[in-house]
Amino acid sequence: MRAADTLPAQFNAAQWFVGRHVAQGNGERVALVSNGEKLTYAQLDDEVRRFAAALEAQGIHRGERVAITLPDSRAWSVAFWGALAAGAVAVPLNTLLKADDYRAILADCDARLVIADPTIVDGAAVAPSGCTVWDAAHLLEQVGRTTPRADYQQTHRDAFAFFLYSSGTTGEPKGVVHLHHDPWICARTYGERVLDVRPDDRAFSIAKLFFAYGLGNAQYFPMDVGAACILFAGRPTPLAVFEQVALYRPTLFFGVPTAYAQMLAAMDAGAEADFSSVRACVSAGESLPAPIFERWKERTGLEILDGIGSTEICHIFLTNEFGACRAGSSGKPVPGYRVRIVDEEGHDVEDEATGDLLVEGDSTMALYWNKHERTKAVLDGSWIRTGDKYRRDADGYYWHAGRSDDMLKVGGIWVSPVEVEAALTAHEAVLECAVVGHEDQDGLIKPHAYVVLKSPKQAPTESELQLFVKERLAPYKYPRWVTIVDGLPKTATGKIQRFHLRARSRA
Ligand code: 3UK
Repeated sequence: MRAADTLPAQFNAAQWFVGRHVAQGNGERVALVSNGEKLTYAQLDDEVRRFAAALEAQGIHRGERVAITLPDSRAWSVAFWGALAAGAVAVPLNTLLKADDYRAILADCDARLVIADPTIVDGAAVAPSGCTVWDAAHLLEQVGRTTPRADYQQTHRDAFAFFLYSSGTTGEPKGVVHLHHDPWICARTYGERVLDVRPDDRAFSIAKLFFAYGLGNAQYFPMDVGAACILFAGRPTPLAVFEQVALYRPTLFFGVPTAYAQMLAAMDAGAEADFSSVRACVSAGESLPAPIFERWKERTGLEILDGIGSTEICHIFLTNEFGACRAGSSGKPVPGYRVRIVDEEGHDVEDEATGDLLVEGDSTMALYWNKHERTKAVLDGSWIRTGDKYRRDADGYYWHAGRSDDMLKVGGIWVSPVEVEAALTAHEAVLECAVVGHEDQDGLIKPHAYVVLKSPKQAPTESELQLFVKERLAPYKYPRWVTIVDGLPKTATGKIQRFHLRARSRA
């Protein structure tokens, strides 16, 4: 029997994570702390049921997609859980994308409603025809004037709940479809068995709610036990983060390696930071280099629990544990997940040998939306191919050994080299180029572009090419280094040999 089968067939995740606390007499507990404002579970439950009613009044039916392009805020949380409460499907979107990216995603998921912050994107300019556009003010206005639904829509535990868009190898968006039971499984596994989240916890995540990582960190893990979520709408610069931590005293703190490195640099430069309220620091998104782990421990006295998760598996499935961290490793399987490392024939490899990482657990996506062949390529019964190379040591710790595709994790976010190359090649002076990962001074991967010019006489500067990419793609994708070369290493058939460039980047 699957773990999810212990749930009743009728199960609505919004009822579990929001409404249940009111039903159990805990409605006065604080659910959200955001921008100096507090919202209790009773208030959130009321707003969620009002928003669900407003969706129905707007003609949004069960299963239809409601896209959310808002900063982390009360409106974000109301829109997300309200969509689920109505039996609709929430589609949180990355707030750093360009208009063309939004257009592609909204068309792919066939959104009926998009709630867009006009400072992030002009909703009307990117919504497909027949899709209504609201901003956060309109959402809150609707919530204020709509009579709440009496209850949460009766959904099946295996019904579609939310899509999270991830990036494919050529940069095309892939909608990862999650079910109502998936966040409940993550709460039963990583939330309960690893973090041991408690009602008096306060969770703060640098990774925003539109990432699978942030969504668990600062919504459904704390909300599983009636704890508080600290939501910050702004850009999480080190100083802004230190200020939020000082103001709201989180007990659970979630970051990505790049953010820990930046905070350490700010501390080295004399910035005041007080992490004494925090009982657990977590890192995910890419490997946490051991020196960052050590320096953070020296500075704050806290260990950082590095764990690997994926959008497809919903949250973390391999992790270090309190008091047993092995810096540089991804730790051991989270209770509730099984992992295998296999060779090319699919046979389990010995300890210390590198192979492909497969994972089995009950929070794995149902499918990639509109991508049947991609779905079949990664799902194998109850197992999923992660695309990661791993090795297990004799003590059972797992060590990340790279990707089986060319995808880069930059600041914990996917970057497709192919997409950056296409953007650079659109520059009139560029003949061809190749983008590979290169380690910065903290041991973290950033994009490095090798560019062949059409003519040496017409040589753009490095910053001109960087700006050119930033204008066309989400800004975190730009190449941090640009090297002009005479030619690219290629195979006899003309395929670029990226491993040569990667080796060159390391030298
Ligand atoms: C890489 C890591 C080494 C790895 C995520 C926590 O990152 C998350 O999801 P994504 O879909 O990316 C998944 C891929 O990222 N990765 C993530 N964490 C680590 N590599 N060490 C790590 N600690 O390639 C993986 O396949 O963006 C992280 C929770 C939920 C998530 N979605």
